Amino acid sequence: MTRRANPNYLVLICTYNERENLPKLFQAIRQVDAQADILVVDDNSPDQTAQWVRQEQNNDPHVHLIQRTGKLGLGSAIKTGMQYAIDHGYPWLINLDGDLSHNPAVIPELLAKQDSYDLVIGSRYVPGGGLEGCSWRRIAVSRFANQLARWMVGWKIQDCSSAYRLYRIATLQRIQLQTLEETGYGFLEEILAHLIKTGARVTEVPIVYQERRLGQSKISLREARSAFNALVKASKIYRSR
Ligand SMILES: Nc1nc2c(ncn2[C@@H]2O[C@H](COP(=O)(O)OP(=O)(O)OP(=O)(O)O)[C@@H](O)[C@H]2O)c(=O)[nH]1
Ligand SMILES: [Mg+2]
Repeated sequence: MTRRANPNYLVLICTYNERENLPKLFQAIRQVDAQADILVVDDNSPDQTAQWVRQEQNNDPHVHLIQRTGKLGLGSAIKTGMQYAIDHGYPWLINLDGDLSHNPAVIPELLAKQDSYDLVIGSRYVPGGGLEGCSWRRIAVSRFANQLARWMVGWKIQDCSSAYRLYRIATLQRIQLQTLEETGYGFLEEILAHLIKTGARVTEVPIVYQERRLGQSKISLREARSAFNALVKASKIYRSR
């Protein structure tokens, strides 16, 4: 693997049918850091996302791909990316969605918190943050889910379900990743509960979330239910401190 002598972080993008979005996303990442290592964890997307990544690898040695056999869930894909970051000795991991909802221009603001924090969340609900292009229904559901998380779990964090995060790998290594059970979106709350329990220092920086313009949403009712169950579990983990 060709890498910088001391790469500070790995950028993780989990994808299922994001072929149309990845070229623009890669361009935006490259504007922030021309040499950042990027890992795509793709679940054998029918739209050939992985094939596009392979082509990109021909021009860019900093692009890496894990292609899994089928759609195994966002949480399990993030977990796969985390294990890769641990195995390859990266000190930090940045996760962002593959549909251009998370603007890579915020990466330097996440990195600016490295000295004092173990987890930095790109947050829609702190001053300066927001959502653009989202339906009122989507905003209401997201706000309700996050309010619920604060009530149930007692967290002071405003945006518990944002996937746009910078993780300190040494802190991730304090929790046993393989014991985390959620394979879907609920993984985000589950891992947050474990990190907070182990004393991770968490902060939020504002992001303006852009509703996807291309491709289809993968969130289903089943996923939403699993995220709720994850919250119930998170509240148990948090309260058992
Ligand atoms: N590898 C992998 N990636 C996934 C899976 N489910 C979702 N993703 C990716 O995870 C990211 C977030 O998923 P989205 O479908 O955008 O979820 P969302 O942001 O809650 O919903 P929309 O933006 O409305 O579509 C995107 O990059 C998806 O392609 C999965 O099962 N496996
Ligand atoms: Mg999305």
